[in-house]
Amino acid sequence: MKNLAYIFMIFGAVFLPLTAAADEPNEYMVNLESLNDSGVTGTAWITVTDGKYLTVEIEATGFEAGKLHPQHIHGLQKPPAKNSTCPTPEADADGDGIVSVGEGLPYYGPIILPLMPFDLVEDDGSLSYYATFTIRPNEFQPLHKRTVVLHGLTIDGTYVPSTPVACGEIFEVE
Ligand SMILES: [Cu+2]
Repeated sequence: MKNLAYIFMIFGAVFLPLTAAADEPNEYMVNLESLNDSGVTGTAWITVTDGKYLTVEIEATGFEAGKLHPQHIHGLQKPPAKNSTCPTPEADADGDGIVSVGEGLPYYGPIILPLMPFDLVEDDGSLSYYATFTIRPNEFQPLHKRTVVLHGLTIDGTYVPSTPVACGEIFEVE
């Protein structure tokens, strides 16, 4: 027992600082810009801690109030992971003036993580979201090749929950 304690003292002293460095959380950010003239803009922050906890925070405004706005991390499937981007107006393949969720797919790819729960947006059209997911090691990586997409828009008097209203590419914060 004495020997074990001695060994721990030596190796603990050597390895603890290294472990601390390796466990530095990875920080990412997203500038969410409007799609489909929704007026929705915002910022998202993503943190991966110990490689197994993914925390997402979103602050956004300009939503239609009292509606449920689905929000996801989207990505183009690997291997190798292509860079997922936000649709341009040219994505409107049928020319109806709206980039539908399907028309945006070639740009941002399928949903890889639904950011649940989808809360009702406040009366002032703002949304504050915070959640932590337990993930498998390296799940959803490379995050810097993913996007965050927010959805839900009334078109011709009908609320379409899937229509993208804001999008942003995830980038790593140094
Ligand atoms: Cu989505």
